Amino acid sequence: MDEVLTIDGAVKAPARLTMADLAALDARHQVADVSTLDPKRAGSAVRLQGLLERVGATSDVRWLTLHAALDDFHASIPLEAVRERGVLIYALQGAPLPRQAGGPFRFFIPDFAACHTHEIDECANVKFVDRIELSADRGVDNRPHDGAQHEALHRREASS
Ligand SMILES: Nc1nc2c(c(=O)[nH]1)N[C@H]1C(S)=C(S)[C@@H](COP(=O)(O)O)O[C@H]1N2
Ligand SMILES: [Mo]
Repeated sequence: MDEVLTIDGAVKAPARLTMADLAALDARHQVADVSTLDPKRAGSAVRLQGLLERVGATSDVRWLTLHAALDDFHASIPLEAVRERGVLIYALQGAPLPRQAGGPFRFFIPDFAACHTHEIDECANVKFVDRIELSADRGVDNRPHDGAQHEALHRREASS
């Protein structure tokens, strides 16, 4: 079965989108090759702007919460900081983004800050995203707060 990304919360039209639906969003929102944003990344992406347009985010939306049920990882970030530059990577060479690359859907912010230094840090590049929630207030966030928590998380990631 195709993997589905849910976008809901303070939106006019909540959506459940597959890789094909994401690829069909307007060409002006597509990033055919994310290595043009960051040479260490690969795949095709769609800009957050395109997703917001698709669901009709309401004017009171201030927060974007990225949910990964797979490993219960969640990050809530101020929408304004990523509205222009945030992307969702959804494919690699025309196939679904593999799990090793954070697939099927991976949020990516070019120019992220170092881990746990800022709201918009590398830890906010959530992998295995199955739901994007838009809200007026801050949502669930269980990113690591300090170096020790962060190391523990990466040890878990490496062993999974
Ligand atoms: N679902 C999920 N996404 C996640 C994490 C995680 O544990 N689970 N770790 C975060 C952290 S702390 C970092 S630093 C980056 C690491 O991304 P990389 O594995 O591509 O280097 O992914 C982020 N996204
Ligand atoms: Mo991190």
